[in-house]
Amino acid sequence: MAESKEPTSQPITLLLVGKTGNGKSSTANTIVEAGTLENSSAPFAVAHSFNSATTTMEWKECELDGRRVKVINTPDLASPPLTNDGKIRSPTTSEASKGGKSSSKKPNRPTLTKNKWVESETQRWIKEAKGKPTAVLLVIRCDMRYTAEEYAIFRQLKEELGGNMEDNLVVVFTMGDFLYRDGVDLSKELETVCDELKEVLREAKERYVVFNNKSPDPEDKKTQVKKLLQVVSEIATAEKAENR
Ligand SMILES: Nc1nc2c(ncn2[C@@H]2O[C@H](COP(=O)(O)OP(=O)(O)OP(=O)(O)O)[C@@H](O)[C@H]2O)c(=O)[nH]1
Ligand SMILES: [Mg+2]
Repeated sequence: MAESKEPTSQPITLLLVGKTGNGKSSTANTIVEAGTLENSSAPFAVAHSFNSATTTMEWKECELDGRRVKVINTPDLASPPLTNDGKIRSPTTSEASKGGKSSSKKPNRPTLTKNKWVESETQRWIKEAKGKPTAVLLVIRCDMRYTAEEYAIFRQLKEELGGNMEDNLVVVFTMGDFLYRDGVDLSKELETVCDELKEVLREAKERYVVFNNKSPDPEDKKTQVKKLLQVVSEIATAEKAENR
């Protein structure tokens, strides 16, 4: 029988998390642009200034290799969106629209404490991922030192998303262009990194991929996404075997 190209009903859900400016939105765009977008919405906004481009969760669905993939892009939990007088804006309570995001610029929305914002934001991620995403993609730059601040963001994510987030964790190292430019062998480089990053990689069971979101070659980008999906498929297969 011919292999069906119809996407299966349960989408692969990818939740992108990490520090502001690490390249979450750019990586999300590389992923959805490698596939067929279900609607012709604009790409995820990428930061070009000191300010975070992503202030609230947003998502898009695409089809990749015959599979439905839902890409959930998130803001940095350490950088909540602020009003002009420095208070934290609350995310909208309505559902994020398909391929869109909540209208975080609505005037007169109540302000929140930091903890309340984190709680309300992460609950929306979990709801959108229908509980557990197929993979949590922790986005880290590979051209900069990994800091204690960034490790604290990781610990906080673990706390908010639940103790077994690491089961589905994949590290995405962005700025891969710098590695190629400088001829760096990342696997060797990772032997010399700080204990905190080693710990993150250990928790991710050494699952990592490298992304160059600035690659001018669409085929190169598709290859990067393919490698990521391979790693994600292995997680899904292992999980199925465990639940059998
Ligand atoms: N050279 C290079 N630049 C990248 C790469 N990925 C992202 N960038 C740049 O890094 C900056 C931040 O990227 P974003 O994708 O907006 O980062 P983010 O994590 O979504 O940031 P927030 O929305 O603030 O949380 C932008 O200027 C991107 O163009 C990459 O692989 N290589
Ligand atoms: Mg972003």
